[in-house]
Amino acid sequence: VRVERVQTQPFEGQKPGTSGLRKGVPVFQQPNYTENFVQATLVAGLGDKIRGSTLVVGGDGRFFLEDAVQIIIRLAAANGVSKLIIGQKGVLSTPAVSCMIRKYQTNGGIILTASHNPGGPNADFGIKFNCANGGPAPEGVTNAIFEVTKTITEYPTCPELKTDLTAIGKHSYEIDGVGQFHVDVVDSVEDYVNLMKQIFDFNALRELVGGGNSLKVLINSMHGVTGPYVRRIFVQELGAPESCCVNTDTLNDFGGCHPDPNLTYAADLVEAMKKGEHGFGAAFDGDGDRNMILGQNAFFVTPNDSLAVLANNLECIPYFQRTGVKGFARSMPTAGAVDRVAKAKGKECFEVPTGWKFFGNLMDAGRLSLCGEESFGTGSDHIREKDGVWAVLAWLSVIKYKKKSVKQILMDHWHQYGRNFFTRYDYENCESAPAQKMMDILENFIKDTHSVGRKFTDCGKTYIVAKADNFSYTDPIDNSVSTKQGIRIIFTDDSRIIFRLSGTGSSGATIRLYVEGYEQNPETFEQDAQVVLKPLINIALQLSELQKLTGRAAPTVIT
Ligand code: VG1
Ligand code: CO
Repeated sequence: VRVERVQTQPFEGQKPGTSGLRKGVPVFQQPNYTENFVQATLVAGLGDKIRGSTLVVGGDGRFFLEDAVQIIIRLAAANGVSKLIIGQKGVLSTPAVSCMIRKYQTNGGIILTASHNPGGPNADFGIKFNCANGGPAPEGVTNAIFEVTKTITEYPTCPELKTDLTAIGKHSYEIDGVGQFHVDVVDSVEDYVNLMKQIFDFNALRELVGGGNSLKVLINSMHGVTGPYVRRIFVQELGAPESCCVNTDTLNDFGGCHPDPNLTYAADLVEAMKKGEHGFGAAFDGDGDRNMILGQNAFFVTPNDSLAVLANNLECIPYFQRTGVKGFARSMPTAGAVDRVAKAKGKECFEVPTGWKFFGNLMDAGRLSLCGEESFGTGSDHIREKDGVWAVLAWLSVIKYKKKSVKQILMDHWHQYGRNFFTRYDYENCESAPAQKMMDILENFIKDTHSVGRKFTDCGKTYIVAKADNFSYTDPIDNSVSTKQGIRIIFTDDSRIIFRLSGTGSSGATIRLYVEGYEQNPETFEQDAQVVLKPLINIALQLSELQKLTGRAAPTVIT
């Protein structure tokens, strides 16, 4: 196969965000745009290991996936990569890629997804590099990728090379002046399902969800990548009826919907659960790493509480019986419910910046078993990505072990630990300048030495500022420092207001406001978080001048 060197010029803004490079499909379709970024990823991600390396490649089925996979094949071959392991039709969930990188001990992987962002010809696409541990590249690597994109002048490719991805099989090519190049097209679900079988007690889960008097579950794949994984695990392996799995056909535009499992975008699951026929409901995002858990009558489990409940009950899962429970962790904006469990159990608990890449080092060092984010991400050290299907199987394991409903499990938990009320307001696609202005105002607030001790009163409740800063994190394993990870205003009663700008959008600015308050009085436990947190929300809006600056009277999404 012939190799050609193509002249190119840098594109502006090829900077990976919270989770890879995300842009509109038309941006990726520009000549050389995807090639430039893939070349930078191979060079900076693999360094001197590029020749003879092996990578896992796959994505969530969204529009432009197969084109991107063929580009990666052509560039990998010309760069001397020895082997690519690719899911059939290019499809692999994000957790599956992480699982396969670890299982086959490859040099890393490339994940093609924009996760919870909509897909389709006019929606988003994304490319993310994962390292040999199976986890998203840390900032050192993503910064190096960005540097290469700024100076790139050419890339090698094999213009005539094209691999048939429709069928499972092995392909080998002789690349001129480079050597042998192999492409293995593999079953998308096999390795992942095998891993789940090693982690969980499938016999026990079969008794729980498989027919008869069992728990009726409703799983909504939102037309994302999890469809085939869910059908295989829940219907084939666990014997649940077909009807328990919906929207399992992976569509390249996710059916025109936002493949984000929350109360707004997974409204159809919420409506179905409200009927009360099912005792357990779940939904996943486009690439299968996020999950939302609902109980009967659409009882909502916040991701913060989900993490804490799992932390409190990990012993019922065979994997943790074998490995023991090391520490716990959460991202900074995630409510501190898990911290209370860690304290009670005498375990370490880490607070890291937003994004799964910050958990990897702690897991590799054997200090972290379970972690999560408020953004519907939960996972463990079985892989190095958050994992939606894993979270559902973990929850079902807890239900089986406790023999209680989702709601009862939460009520017990709150009676033991108190309740960390939490809400997040997203203002999507604001103009960048006013959003930045707002962050500047907040930056001034935290710099002002008079801010600490200031009193804010709303709806008759008074809060006193105990601490105000822009979150900075020093990785305890490699001592790398990440600054400016979000404005935190922490009050004397531990309630918190946090502001950050999203790093996963493809245009404009998305403002995230996170509010947390803690209650120990059981009379509050069943109250609506929006009511309980109202004073703090008002204080946050007033202090930031958000509404005035952005012109937004209400958030786009509340979770
Ligand atoms: C968001 C979430 C963050 C998550 C990230 C990737 O980032 O807040 O918790 O790790 O998405 O999730 P940001 O920068 O937009 O707040 V996924 O499932 O979209 O890869
Ligand atoms: Co995702």
